Amino acid sequence: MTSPADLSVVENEAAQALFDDLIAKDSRIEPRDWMPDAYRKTLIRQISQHAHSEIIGMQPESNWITRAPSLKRKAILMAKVQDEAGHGLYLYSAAQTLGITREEMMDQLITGRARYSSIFNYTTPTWADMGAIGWLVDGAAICNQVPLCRASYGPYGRAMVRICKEESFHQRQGFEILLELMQGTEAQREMAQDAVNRWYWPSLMMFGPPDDQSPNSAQSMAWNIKRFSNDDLRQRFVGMLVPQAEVLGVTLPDPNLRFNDETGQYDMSEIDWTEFNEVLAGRGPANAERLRRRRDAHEEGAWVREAAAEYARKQAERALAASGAVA
Ligand code: BYC
Repeated sequence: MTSPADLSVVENEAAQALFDDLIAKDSRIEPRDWMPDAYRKTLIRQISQHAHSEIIGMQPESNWITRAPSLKRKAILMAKVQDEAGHGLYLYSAAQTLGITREEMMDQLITGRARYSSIFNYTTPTWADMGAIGWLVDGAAICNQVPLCRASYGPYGRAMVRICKEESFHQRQGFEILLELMQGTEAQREMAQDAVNRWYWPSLMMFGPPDDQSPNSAQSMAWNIKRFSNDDLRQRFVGMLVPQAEVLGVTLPDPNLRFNDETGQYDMSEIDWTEFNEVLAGRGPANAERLRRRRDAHEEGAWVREAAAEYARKQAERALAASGAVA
């Protein structure tokens, strides 16, 4: 990994020109390549936030594993939560290729210095929330993440390919939970609608602030990290939801939602950005609980990390001894 500080001015200019050329050609930047510090920092910020979101995102759903309504639902939910741990792993690994350690990232998370997606600071009081998370939260994640498969940084883009495949399954399982509830009793239909009412607006906030208040978008798009703006992806998501809501028989909780033939976009009510900012400031319904549980899990897992490190050390020692014996 070569950092700009290691090179002379002339070498830096040549390296910058090569980097600019790769971006202009829409090619990939790989860990071995020179990259500007700001590009590296932006990627570390976005990828680590994304990894944290996956790991914190395990909590709202794991809350229902012991209470899933059937063995089949329990097995599916366990597999989904496990997938999310896997996504966290791919993403932490991708971020590590940029020169930050796993320990540093974890420290930033548990000390409350790192961001993770606002959506995971909402509570899951009913089983229908598992359906709403799959349909709306994973649905939003797919809309946001499919373009990230083409992100200019190789390890990030490649990690996203696998993540998106798994997210599609997650989204369909959520849809199917809601469909089953909507075909059930009156109480089940009400529970499904209530969950959709609670998760709809927070899922729209997942795409980030409006374009004119998104400080990182322009540069991230110029670097081919982001391919679409926050508002464009939000529009695309709503367009995807409308026909699916009809199939489900649920109502999207926005009386002003309608397609505008003139603009070719959905008109919708104003998003409550005060709520979004409150959640980002750590004052959402479950921020404190999410961080507390993450901290506890980290402390309780210390012995596992120690054991794994010791095992790896012994394996390396044995491999070294064996290679010495052969030579
Ligand atoms: N929540 O300039 P902007 C999942 C921050 S996991 C919190 O537009 P950017 C799943 C933003 O970080 C889903 N913070 O930023 C897992 C920035 O703050 P800093 C997670 C937010 O980066 C388990 C500031 O606001 N997905 O799907 O250009 C179970 C200004 O924003 C949020 C990803 O992480 C938010 N919603 O665009 C189920 C995808 N929005 O860093 C499902 C990767 C904005 O300057 N990330 N902020 O202090 C991205 O695509 C982009 O980072 C974002 C934001 C679109 C989120």
